[in-house]
Amino acid sequence: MENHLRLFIAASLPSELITRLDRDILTAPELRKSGLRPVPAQNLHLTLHFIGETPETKLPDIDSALERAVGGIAGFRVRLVGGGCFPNRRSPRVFWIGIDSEASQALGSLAKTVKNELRKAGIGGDPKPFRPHLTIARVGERFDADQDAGALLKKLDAFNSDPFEINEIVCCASDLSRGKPVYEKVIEKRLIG
Ligand code: 2AM
Repeated sequence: MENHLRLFIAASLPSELITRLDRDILTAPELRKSGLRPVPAQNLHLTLHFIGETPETKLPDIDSALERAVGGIAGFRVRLVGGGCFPNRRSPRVFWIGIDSEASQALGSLAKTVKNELRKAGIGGDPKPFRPHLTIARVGERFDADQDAGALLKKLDAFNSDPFEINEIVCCASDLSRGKPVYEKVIEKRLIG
């Protein structure tokens, strides 16, 4: 039987920023609440496009599509600013840190180019509109939003990073078979320097 991979396209974060997010956010008391699952530091990334289950034999097509996508796009600077949650404050499912508005536009245009090139290669994915964000924690059934969401949102909203450079995108395979998601980079593409 054909082997399938659960794929998504993302921009990686610099290791110093991941260290800071781990120290200041992921391990903060506001994140250690019942029913809240902080993203493991090594899994932090900015998703550009979620592809989903795809035959492994499609990887060369995805590689070529990403090569075309990054062809005309220069690296750009991003700052992480503020926080929020999806879908709303009363019943949050995902808590996130946001992206400054100029970089949000650049990320949105990169995500659109990636999605279009993949579509031309016959690779589909999540049809939902792109909303730039960095997922920090996911919510389980036991989370008490009335009690714990306010302080967490305040903590996320106060976050500000130094500017950093997005200069490559990656295609990752997400393995859910081991209890926690394990991400493996299967393709890397540099943006124009
Ligand atoms: P996120 O970007 O909000 O964190 C791997 O599952 C990654 O793809 C996760 O980071 C996840 O959410 C993102 N993603 C986007 N759309 C998805 C979907 N429809 N199903 C699962 N993951 C999705």
